[in-house]
Amino acid sequence: MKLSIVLSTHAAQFQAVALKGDFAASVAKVAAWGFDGVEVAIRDPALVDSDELARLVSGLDLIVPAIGTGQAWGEEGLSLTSDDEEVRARAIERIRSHVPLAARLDAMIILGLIRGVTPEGQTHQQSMTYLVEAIRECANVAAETGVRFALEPMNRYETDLIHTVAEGMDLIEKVGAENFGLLLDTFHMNIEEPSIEESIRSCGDRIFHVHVADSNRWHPGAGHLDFAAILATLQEVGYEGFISGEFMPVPDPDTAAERSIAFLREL
Ligand code: LER
Ligand code: MN
Repeated sequence: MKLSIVLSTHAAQFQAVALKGDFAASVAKVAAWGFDGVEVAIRDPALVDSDELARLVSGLDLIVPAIGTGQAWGEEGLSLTSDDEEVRARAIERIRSHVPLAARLDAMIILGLIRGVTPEGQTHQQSMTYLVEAIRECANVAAETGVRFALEPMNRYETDLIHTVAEGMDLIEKVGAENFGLLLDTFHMNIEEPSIEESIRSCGDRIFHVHVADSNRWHPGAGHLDFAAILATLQEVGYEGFISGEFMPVPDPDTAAERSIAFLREL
């Protein structure tokens, strides 16, 4: 199985990113620890020197399986389901601005926190309509480049929109785009899915990407999730993508990263 870990290109507020800060130094450590790839969290691609990023990762033989986009919500309030048309348009534009870099790196684009939460006074149904329209627009623009989008079901404490794999699969049907699938995150699944293994089985070939953290959102092996069963089920359904570590820097960033790769390789 191919393993990666989330790295932020810039300082980030989101807690569950073990490595942030000096990007070049962190990428070098990730390669030295034996990861196959880095998932890069980027608030705004305009802030990233894409030549430098491509040079850095290819020089270390690292793959970039996916680009995370959630900081645009966390730090700028951009949301695909805002009640403000201009904010929605800016959120869509921001997602679309990831497409050239994603195409260059052959990475997919993650739609996680950027979908936002339903604002007060707006119905859930209206938010879902905005979400479907926004994803269709992004997916259509990216289709000719081969770039894929992965929607991440997330737990109820972070959004009211798409908590489970079943809801994610419904959304996939509504959007109707081949380049749109799911990102499964074991931390969220532990809170929302009746059975993590059954939910993995229900996705068919629509699992585009996987995030791993344990039940406490520390590195895999630090909580009570059954990663042997989770990895075996991913293998059973023929998942060939990356397993990407997205967890808190506990007890410290380097130890968390090293323990996670040791634990997952052992399994
Ligand atoms: C948020 O909790 C999360 O899991 C991120 O991957 C969202 O972008
Ligand atoms: Mn995640």
